[in-house]
Amino acid sequence: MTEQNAAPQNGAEQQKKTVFSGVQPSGKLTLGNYLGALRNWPAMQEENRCIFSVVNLHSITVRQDPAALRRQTLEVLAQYIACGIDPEKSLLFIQSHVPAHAELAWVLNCYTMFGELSRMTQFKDKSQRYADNINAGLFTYPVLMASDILLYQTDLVPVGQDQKQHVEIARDIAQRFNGVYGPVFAIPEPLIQGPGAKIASLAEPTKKMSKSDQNQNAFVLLMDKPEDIMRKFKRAVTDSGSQVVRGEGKDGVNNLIAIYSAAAGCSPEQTEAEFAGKGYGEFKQAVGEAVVEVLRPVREQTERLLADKAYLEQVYAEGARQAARAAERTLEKVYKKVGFVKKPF
Ligand code: ATP
Ligand code: LTN
Repeated sequence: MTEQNAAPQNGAEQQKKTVFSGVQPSGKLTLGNYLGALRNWPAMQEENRCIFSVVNLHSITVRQDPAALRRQTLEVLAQYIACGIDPEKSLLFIQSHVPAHAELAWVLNCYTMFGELSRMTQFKDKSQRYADNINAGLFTYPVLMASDILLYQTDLVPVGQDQKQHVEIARDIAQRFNGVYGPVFAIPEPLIQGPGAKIASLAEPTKKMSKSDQNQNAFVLLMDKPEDIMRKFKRAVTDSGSQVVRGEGKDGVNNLIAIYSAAAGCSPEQTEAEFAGKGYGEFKQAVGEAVVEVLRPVREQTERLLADKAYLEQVYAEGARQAARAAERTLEKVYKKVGFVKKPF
Protein backbone atom coordinates (compact mmCIF):
# COMPACT_ATOMS: atom_id res chain seq x y z
CA MET A 1 0.00 0.00 0.00
CA THR A 2 1.29 3.47 -0.79
CA GLU A 3 2.06 5.76 2.11
CA GLN A 4 -0.78 8.13 1.34
CA ASN A 5 -3.35 5.37 1.80
CA ALA A 6 -2.29 4.73 5.36
CA ALA A 7 -1.89 8.38 6.28
CA PRO A 8 -4.68 10.89 7.01
CA GLN A 9 -6.37 11.61 3.73
CA ASN A 10 -7.62 14.57 1.82
CA GLY A 11 -9.78 15.26 -1.25
CA ALA A 12 -10.81 12.14 -3.20
CA GLU A 13 -8.90 9.94 -0.74
CA GLN A 14 -11.29 11.03 1.96
CA GLN A 15 -14.22 9.48 0.05
CA LYS A 16 -12.66 6.04 0.21
CA LYS A 17 -14.16 3.58 2.63
CA THR A 18 -11.90 1.63 4.92
CA VAL A 19 -12.18 -2.13 4.55
CA PHE A 20 -10.69 -4.55 7.09
CA SER A 21 -10.72 -8.32 7.20
CA GLY A 22 -8.63 -11.22 8.41
CA VAL A 23 -8.17 -14.96 8.30
CA GLN A 24 -6.71 -17.11 11.06
CA PRO A 25 -3.63 -19.14 10.18
CA SER A 26 -5.10 -22.03 12.17
CA GLY A 27 -4.71 -24.49 9.31
CA LYS A 28 -4.70 -24.60 5.57
CA LEU A 29 -7.26 -22.39 3.85
CA THR A 30 -10.41 -24.05 2.56
CA LEU A 31 -12.73 -23.44 -0.33
CA GLY A 32 -15.10 -21.94 2.28
CA ASN A 33 -12.52 -19.31 3.24
CA TYR A 34 -11.93 -18.59 -0.42
CA LEU A 35 -15.51 -18.35 -1.70
CA GLY A 36 -16.87 -16.75 1.48
CA ALA A 37 -14.10 -14.23 2.02
CA LEU A 38 -10.80 -13.96 0.12
CA ARG A 39 -12.24 -14.13 -3.36
CA ASN A 40 -14.29 -10.99 -2.80
CA TRP A 41 -11.44 -8.89 -1.51
CA PRO A 42 -9.32 -7.98 -4.57
CA ALA A 43 -12.24 -6.19 -6.27
CA MET A 44 -12.55 -3.91 -3.23
CA GLN A 45 -9.00 -2.62 -3.31
CA GLU A 46 -9.53 -0.45 -6.38
CA GLU A 47 -12.00 1.89 -4.69
CA ASN A 48 -11.30 1.55 -0.98
CA ARG A 49 -8.55 1.71 1.59
CA CYS A 50 -8.13 -2.02 2.21
CA ILE A 51 -6.37 -3.64 5.14
CA PHE A 52 -6.02 -7.41 5.42
CA SER A 53 -4.39 -9.11 8.36
CA VAL A 54 -3.25 -12.65 9.10
CA VAL A 55 -4.81 -12.89 12.54
CA ASN A 56 -2.41 -15.18 14.38
CA LEU A 57 -3.34 -13.86 17.86
CA HIS A 58 -6.80 -15.30 17.26
CA SER A 59 -5.50 -18.73 16.28
CA ILE A 60 -3.93 -19.51 19.65
CA THR A 61 -7.41 -19.62 21.23
CA VAL A 62 -7.11 -23.22 20.03
CA ARG A 63 -3.84 -25.12 20.63
CA GLN A 64 -1.46 -24.83 17.69
CA ASP A 65 1.80 -26.50 16.88
CA PRO A 66 4.31 -23.58 16.93
CA ALA A 67 6.22 -24.60 13.81
CA ALA A 68 3.01 -25.23 11.89
CA LEU A 69 1.56 -21.90 13.02
CA ARG A 70 4.63 -20.05 11.76
CA ARG A 71 4.46 -21.83 8.41
CA GLN A 72 0.72 -21.36 8.04
CA THR A 73 1.03 -17.64 8.77
CA LEU A 74 3.29 -17.16 5.75
CA GLU A 75 1.06 -19.44 3.69
CA VAL A 76 -2.01 -17.31 4.42
CA LEU A 77 -0.07 -14.17 3.52
CA ALA A 78 1.06 -15.77 0.25
CA GLN A 79 -2.51 -16.85 -0.45
CA TYR A 80 -3.82 -13.33 0.06
CA ILE A 81 -1.46 -12.16 -2.66
CA ALA A 82 -2.13 -15.20 -4.85
CA CYS A 83 -5.86 -14.43 -4.72
CA GLY A 84 -5.20 -11.05 -6.26
CA ILE A 85 -4.59 -8.75 -3.31
CA ASP A 86 -1.89 -6.37 -4.41
CA PRO A 87 0.48 -5.23 -1.65
CA GLU A 88 0.91 -1.96 -3.56
CA LYS A 89 -2.80 -1.24 -3.20
CA SER A 90 -3.73 -2.91 0.08
CA LEU A 91 -2.08 -3.05 3.44
CA LEU A 92 -1.11 -6.60 4.40
CA PHE A 93 0.27 -7.46 7.82
CA ILE A 94 0.58 -10.08 10.54
CA GLN A 95 -1.57 -9.25 13.57
CA SER A 96 1.06 -10.01 16.24
CA HIS A 97 3.40 -7.44 14.65
CA VAL A 98 1.09 -4.60 15.68
CA PRO A 99 0.86 -4.51 19.49
CA ALA A 100 -2.05 -2.04 19.42
CA HIS A 101 -4.41 -4.97 18.70
CA ALA A 102 -3.74 -6.63 22.04
CA GLU A 103 -3.65 -3.26 23.82
CA LEU A 104 -7.01 -2.08 22.53
CA ALA A 105 -8.47 -5.53 23.21
CA TRP A 106 -7.68 -5.09 26.90
CA VAL A 107 -9.47 -1.76 27.05
CA LEU A 108 -12.48 -3.04 25.11
CA ASN A 109 -12.71 -6.09 27.38
CA CYS A 110 -13.75 -3.61 30.03
CA TYR A 111 -16.56 -2.34 27.79
CA THR A 112 -17.91 -5.75 26.80
CA MET A 113 -20.40 -7.67 28.87
CA PHE A 114 -20.04 -11.27 30.01
CA GLY A 115 -23.64 -11.87 28.92
CA GLU A 116 -23.12 -10.71 25.36
CA LEU A 117 -20.01 -12.82 24.90
CA SER A 118 -21.88 -15.85 26.27
CA ARG A 119 -24.35 -15.59 23.41
CA MET A 120 -21.74 -15.92 20.66
CA THR A 121 -22.45 -18.97 18.50
CA GLN A 122 -18.79 -19.53 17.65
CA PHE A 123 -17.90 -19.62 21.36
CA LYS A 124 -20.64 -22.15 22.02
CA ASP A 125 -19.54 -24.32 19.07
CA LYS A 126 -15.84 -24.14 19.87
CA SER A 127 -16.28 -24.76 23.57
CA GLN A 128 -18.11 -27.95 22.66
CA ARG A 129 -15.50 -28.94 20.13
CA TYR A 130 -12.54 -28.14 22.42
CA ALA A 131 -14.14 -29.06 25.75
CA ASP A 132 -10.75 -29.63 27.43
CA ASN A 133 -9.51 -26.13 26.59
CA ILE A 134 -12.27 -23.57 27.12
CA ASN A 135 -9.81 -20.76 27.79
CA ALA A 136 -10.54 -17.10 28.45
CA GLY A 137 -9.13 -16.16 25.02
CA LEU A 138 -11.76 -18.27 23.31
CA PHE A 139 -14.38 -16.38 25.27
CA THR A 140 -13.00 -12.90 24.56
CA TYR A 141 -12.12 -13.69 20.93
CA PRO A 142 -14.81 -11.29 19.62
CA VAL A 143 -13.28 -8.42 21.63
CA LEU A 144 -9.92 -8.92 19.91
CA MET A 145 -11.74 -9.04 16.59
CA ALA A 146 -13.57 -5.81 17.48
CA SER A 147 -10.18 -4.24 18.22
CA ASP A 148 -8.82 -5.32 14.83
CA ILE A 149 -11.74 -3.65 13.14
CA LEU A 150 -12.07 -0.52 15.27
CA LEU A 151 -8.35 0.40 15.32
CA TYR A 152 -8.49 1.31 11.63
CA GLN A 153 -11.78 3.26 11.69
CA THR A 154 -13.21 0.55 9.47
CA ASP A 155 -16.41 1.06 7.51
CA LEU A 156 -16.80 -2.36 5.89
CA VAL A 157 -15.86 -5.86 7.00
CA PRO A 158 -16.15 -8.45 4.20
CA VAL A 159 -16.65 -11.86 5.83
CA GLY A 160 -18.57 -15.12 5.47
CA GLN A 161 -21.99 -15.48 7.07
CA ASP A 162 -20.56 -17.16 10.20
CA GLN A 163 -18.78 -13.94 11.22
CA LYS A 164 -21.80 -11.64 11.02
CA GLN A 165 -22.50 -11.97 14.73
CA HIS A 166 -18.92 -10.98 15.55
CA VAL A 167 -19.11 -7.84 13.41
CA GLU A 168 -22.37 -6.97 15.12
CA ILE A 169 -20.82 -7.20 18.57
CA ALA A 170 -17.97 -4.98 17.30
CA ARG A 171 -20.62 -2.41 16.35
CA ASP A 172 -22.23 -2.70 19.77
CA ILE A 173 -18.92 -2.23 21.55
CA ALA A 174 -18.06 0.78 19.37
CA GLN A 175 -21.44 2.36 19.97
CA ARG A 176 -21.19 1.79 23.70
CA PHE A 177 -17.72 3.35 23.84
CA ASN A 178 -18.74 6.30 21.65
CA GLY A 179 -21.82 6.73 23.84
CA VAL A 180 -19.61 7.30 26.87
CA TYR A 181 -16.72 9.25 25.32
CA GLY A 182 -17.98 10.80 22.07
CA PRO A 183 -17.17 9.73 18.51
CA VAL A 184 -13.92 7.76 18.81
CA PHE A 185 -14.69 4.80 16.54
CA ALA A 186 -16.30 4.52 13.10
CA ILE A 187 -19.22 2.08 13.21
CA PRO A 188 -18.40 -0.88 10.94
CA GLU A 189 -20.80 -2.86 8.81
CA PRO A 190 -20.49 -6.50 7.80
CA LEU A 191 -20.36 -7.17 4.07
CA ILE A 192 -21.57 -10.64 3.21
CA GLN A 193 -21.42 -11.37 -0.49
CA GLY A 194 -22.84 -13.90 -2.93
CA PRO A 195 -23.66 -17.60 -2.95
CA GLY A 196 -20.27 -18.45 -1.41
CA ALA A 197 -21.01 -16.74 1.92
CA LYS A 198 -21.92 -19.99 3.63
CA ILE A 199 -20.18 -23.09 2.33
CA ALA A 200 -20.98 -26.32 4.17
CA SER A 201 -18.91 -29.41 4.91
CA LEU A 202 -18.90 -31.93 2.06
CA ALA A 203 -19.21 -34.78 4.56
CA GLU A 204 -21.81 -33.31 6.93
CA PRO A 205 -23.59 -30.59 4.96
CA THR A 206 -25.49 -29.25 7.98
CA LYS A 207 -22.14 -28.01 9.39
CA LYS A 208 -19.94 -25.24 7.99
CA MET A 209 -16.86 -26.18 6.02
CA SER A 210 -14.05 -25.56 8.48
CA LYS A 211 -10.29 -25.82 8.12
CA SER A 212 -10.04 -27.40 11.55
CA ASP A 213 -12.42 -30.28 10.77
CA GLN A 214 -10.94 -33.69 11.68
CA ASN A 215 -12.40 -35.28 8.57
CA GLN A 216 -10.21 -34.59 5.50
CA ASN A 217 -13.14 -35.27 3.18
CA ALA A 218 -15.20 -32.48 4.78
CA PHE A 219 -13.23 -29.71 3.12
CA VAL A 220 -11.42 -28.80 -0.06
CA LEU A 221 -8.17 -26.96 0.50
CA LEU A 222 -6.89 -24.18 -1.72
CA MET A 223 -3.68 -26.18 -2.10
CA ASP A 224 -5.36 -29.54 -2.87
CA LYS A 225 -4.26 -31.26 -6.08
CA PRO A 226 -6.90 -31.52 -8.83
CA GLU A 227 -7.30 -35.29 -8.35
CA ASP A 228 -7.97 -34.81 -4.62
CA ILE A 229 -10.55 -32.12 -5.34
CA MET A 230 -12.34 -34.37 -7.83
CA ARG A 231 -12.32 -37.29 -5.37
CA LYS A 232 -13.73 -35.15 -2.53
CA PHE A 233 -16.60 -33.91 -4.71
CA LYS A 234 -17.33 -37.42 -5.98
CA ARG A 235 -17.72 -38.52 -2.35
CA ALA A 236 -19.70 -35.43 -1.27
CA VAL A 237 -22.82 -36.34 0.69
CA THR A 238 -26.09 -35.65 -1.16
CA ASP A 239 -29.52 -37.22 -0.66
CA SER A 240 -31.75 -39.89 -2.17
CA GLY A 241 -33.19 -37.53 -4.80
CA SER A 242 -31.75 -37.04 -8.26
CA GLN A 243 -32.60 -33.56 -9.51
CA VAL A 244 -30.19 -30.66 -9.25
CA VAL A 245 -32.58 -28.25 -7.53
CA ARG A 246 -32.43 -26.61 -4.13
CA GLY A 247 -34.88 -27.63 -1.44
CA GLU A 248 -35.62 -28.03 2.24
CA GLY A 249 -33.59 -30.85 3.80
CA LYS A 250 -31.35 -31.13 0.72
CA ASP A 251 -28.34 -29.58 2.44
CA GLY A 252 -25.76 -31.49 0.39
CA VAL A 253 -27.20 -30.48 -2.98
CA ASN A 254 -27.94 -26.94 -1.82
CA ASN A 255 -24.27 -26.67 -0.88
CA LEU A 256 -23.00 -28.05 -4.20
CA ILE A 257 -25.26 -25.60 -6.03
CA ALA A 258 -23.84 -22.74 -3.94
CA ILE A 259 -20.28 -23.89 -4.65
CA TYR A 260 -20.85 -24.26 -8.39
CA SER A 261 -22.59 -20.87 -8.59
CA ALA A 262 -19.82 -19.11 -6.67
CA ALA A 263 -17.06 -20.86 -8.65
CA ALA A 264 -18.66 -20.39 -12.07
CA GLY A 265 -19.86 -16.86 -11.28
CA CYS A 266 -23.56 -17.48 -11.89
CA SER A 267 -26.72 -17.42 -9.79
CA PRO A 268 -28.16 -20.58 -8.14
CA GLU A 269 -31.14 -20.32 -10.53
CA GLN A 270 -28.79 -20.38 -13.52
CA THR A 271 -27.03 -23.43 -12.08
CA GLU A 272 -30.34 -25.26 -11.66
CA ALA A 273 -31.29 -24.41 -15.26
CA GLU A 274 -27.90 -25.55 -16.57
CA PHE A 275 -28.23 -28.96 -14.89
CA ALA A 276 -31.95 -29.54 -15.47
CA GLY A 277 -32.50 -33.20 -16.33
CA LYS A 278 -28.95 -34.19 -15.32
CA GLY A 279 -28.16 -36.44 -12.37
CA TYR A 280 -26.07 -35.91 -9.23
CA GLY A 281 -23.11 -37.85 -10.66
CA GLU A 282 -22.71 -35.58 -13.63
CA PHE A 283 -23.28 -32.49 -11.48
CA LYS A 284 -20.64 -33.47 -8.92
CA GLN A 285 -18.13 -33.95 -11.73
CA ALA A 286 -18.93 -30.45 -13.05
CA VAL A 287 -18.65 -28.88 -9.58
CA GLY A 288 -15.25 -30.55 -9.12
CA GLU A 289 -14.02 -29.29 -12.48
CA ALA A 290 -15.24 -25.74 -11.85
CA VAL A 291 -13.47 -25.67 -8.48
CA VAL A 292 -10.24 -27.12 -9.91
CA GLU A 293 -10.18 -24.34 -12.51
CA VAL A 294 -10.87 -21.57 -9.99
CA LEU A 295 -8.23 -22.81 -7.57
CA ARG A 296 -5.50 -23.71 -10.07
CA PRO A 297 -4.03 -20.20 -10.51
CA VAL A 298 -4.27 -19.53 -6.77
CA ARG A 299 -2.38 -22.72 -5.94
CA GLU A 300 0.31 -22.12 -8.56
CA GLN A 301 0.85 -18.51 -7.56
CA THR A 302 0.96 -19.45 -3.85
CA GLU A 303 3.70 -21.98 -4.59
CA ARG A 304 5.73 -19.37 -6.45
CA LEU A 305 5.34 -16.84 -3.63
CA LEU A 306 6.27 -19.31 -0.91
CA ALA A 307 9.53 -19.91 -2.72
CA ASP A 308 10.36 -16.20 -2.29
CA LYS A 309 10.44 -15.70 1.46
CA ALA A 310 12.40 -12.46 1.13
CA TYR A 311 9.56 -10.89 -0.83
CA LEU A 312 6.95 -12.03 1.72
CA GLU A 313 9.08 -10.66 4.52
CA GLN A 314 9.34 -7.32 2.77
CA VAL A 315 5.54 -7.20 2.34
CA TYR A 316 4.74 -7.98 5.97
CA ALA A 317 7.47 -5.71 7.33
CA GLU A 318 6.19 -2.71 5.37
CA GLY A 319 2.61 -3.68 6.26
CA ALA A 320 3.40 -3.80 9.97
CA ARG A 321 5.06 -0.40 9.85
CA GLN A 322 2.09 1.27 8.19
CA ALA A 323 -0.55 -0.60 10.17
CA ALA A 324 1.17 0.25 13.46
CA ARG A 325 1.14 3.95 12.59
CA ALA A 326 -2.57 3.94 11.70
CA ALA A 327 -3.51 1.81 14.73
CA GLU A 328 -1.49 3.91 17.14
CA ARG A 329 -3.53 7.00 16.27
CA THR A 330 -6.77 5.36 17.38
CA LEU A 331 -5.17 3.76 20.43
CA GLU A 332 -3.81 7.11 21.57
CA LYS A 333 -7.27 8.63 21.30
CA VAL A 334 -8.75 5.78 23.32
CA TYR A 335 -6.10 6.02 26.05
CA LYS A 336 -6.70 9.74 26.33
CA LYS A 337 -10.47 9.30 26.56
CA VAL A 338 -10.35 6.68 29.30
CA GLY A 339 -7.92 8.78 31.34
CA PHE A 340 -4.50 7.16 30.91
CA VAL A 341 -1.56 9.51 31.42
CA LYS A 342 0.08 10.30 28.08
CA LYS A 343 3.07 8.12 27.19
CA PRO A 344 6.29 10.03 27.81
CA PHE A 345 7.98 8.65 24.63
P1 ATP B 1 -11.51 -22.35 12.03
O1 ATP B 1 -12.13 -23.57 11.47
O2 ATP B 1 -10.07 -22.50 12.37
O3 ATP B 1 -12.32 -21.71 13.09
P2 ATP B 1 -12.42 -21.04 9.67
O4 ATP B 1 -12.17 -22.02 8.58
O5 ATP B 1 -13.79 -20.77 10.11
O6 ATP B 1 -11.46 -21.31 10.88
P3 ATP B 1 -11.55 -18.29 9.69
O7 ATP B 1 -10.13 -17.92 9.65
O8 ATP B 1 -12.20 -18.21 10.99
O9 ATP B 1 -11.77 -19.73 9.09
O10 ATP B 1 -12.36 -17.44 8.62
C1 ATP B 1 -11.81 -16.63 7.61
C2 ATP B 1 -12.90 -16.11 6.73
O11 ATP B 1 -13.48 -17.17 5.98
C3 ATP B 1 -14.06 -15.45 7.47
O12 ATP B 1 -14.50 -14.32 6.75
C4 ATP B 1 -15.13 -16.49 7.47
O13 ATP B 1 -16.43 -15.95 7.53
C5 ATP B 1 -14.89 -17.16 6.12
N1 ATP B 1 -15.36 -18.54 6.15
C6 ATP B 1 -14.87 -19.53 6.91
N2 ATP B 1 -15.52 -20.68 6.67
C7 ATP B 1 -16.45 -20.40 5.72
C8 ATP B 1 -17.44 -21.17 5.05
N3 ATP B 1 -17.58 -22.46 5.31
N4 ATP B 1 -18.22 -20.56 4.13
C9 ATP B 1 -18.06 -19.25 3.84
N5 ATP B 1 -17.15 -18.46 4.44
C10 ATP B 1 -16.35 -19.02 5.37
N1 LTN C 1 -12.89 -14.14 13.48
C1 LTN C 1 -12.61 -14.10 12.07
C2 LTN C 1 -11.20 -13.75 11.76
C3 LTN C 1 -11.00 -12.34 12.11
C4 LTN C 1 -11.53 -11.22 11.44
C5 LTN C 1 -11.07 -10.08 12.15
C6 LTN C 1 -12.36 -11.07 10.34
C7 LTN C 1 -10.28 -11.86 13.15
N2 LTN C 1 -10.30 -10.53 13.17
C8 LTN C 1 -11.43 -8.81 11.77
C9 LTN C 1 -12.71 -9.77 9.97
C10 LTN C 1 -12.25 -8.66 10.67
C11 LTN C 1 -12.95 -15.41 11.49
O1 LTN C 1 -13.07 -15.43 10.34
N3 LTN C 1 -13.10 -16.41 12.24
